[in-house]
Amino acid sequence: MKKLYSALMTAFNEDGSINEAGTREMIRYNIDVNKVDGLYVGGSTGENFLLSPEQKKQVFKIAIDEAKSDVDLIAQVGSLDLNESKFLAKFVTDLGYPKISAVTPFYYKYTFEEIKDYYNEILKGVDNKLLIYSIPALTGVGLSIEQFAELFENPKIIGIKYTNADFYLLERVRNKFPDKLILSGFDEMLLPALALNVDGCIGSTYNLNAPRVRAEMDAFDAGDIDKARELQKVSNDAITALIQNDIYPSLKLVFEEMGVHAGFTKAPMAKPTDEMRADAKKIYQDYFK
Ligand code: SI3
Repeated sequence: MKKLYSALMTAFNEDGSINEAGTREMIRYNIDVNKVDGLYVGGSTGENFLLSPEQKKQVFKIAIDEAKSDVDLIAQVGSLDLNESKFLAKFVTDLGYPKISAVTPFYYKYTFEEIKDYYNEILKGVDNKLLIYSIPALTGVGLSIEQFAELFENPKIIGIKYTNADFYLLERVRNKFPDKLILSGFDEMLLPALALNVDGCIGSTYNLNAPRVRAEMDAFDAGDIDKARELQKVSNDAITALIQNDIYPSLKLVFEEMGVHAGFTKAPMAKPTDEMRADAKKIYQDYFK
């Protein structure tokens, strides 16, 4: 069975502080209504790279306190400060997170040796399993098949959150590492990723769209490719509309339409305008009502 994970959003108050009640509501919605298999906590969708270390700890605590062991939890601990990543890896492991993940180090240009040291350092002394978070479009860091192989020499590195449109590389990685966990990260490219036998997916739009995506995965498993393609088309219409309306605030605005208090995005992300609100209402009515 392929696994469906929502990339958890963080609800913020207008001043950028964390809105705990709203964040809990989104967790509950994902578990109770979306019936996801797991949550990816502290990823891009959680606006994690805009948070202080204290706020990151707060989100990790809220998520596991609310979700308990009802669903699988993956904590993204990668950061520009390696010491912070190491601290957070230990922190979430002590909280009981069964898996961690870390984005490839970004902003500065690192050699592969530095990237490898970063992962090995994060895992040193931490009894947990890690998924490499590969998202070259945002980090500028693309890993080759040989580099993935070297990283996998550390037995605690169990897989990849693969947010990459390079399907040639995905096919190579899947076939070279059949026992590794590969979770696809681009929601709009789920169907081709399923065809290449990924183990599941993690995404932002699953917060709203999980039931349709589950139906697509079921259709795919049943060999009904026409139905899977049709569902992917509707999802992509919705994703296109969300992206055109600025995806992170739009996801939150549509959640609000559903009665879930998703709060604000964190500055410097913009506050929603009246026009964005009107478009989000339409997206809700067209795709999620
Ligand atoms: O929160 C996370 O780290 C993710 O899961 C990111 C995920 O890959 C999303 N990527 C970004 C940059 O937000 C996708 O779900 C993406 O929003 C979606 O495919 C629309 O492009």
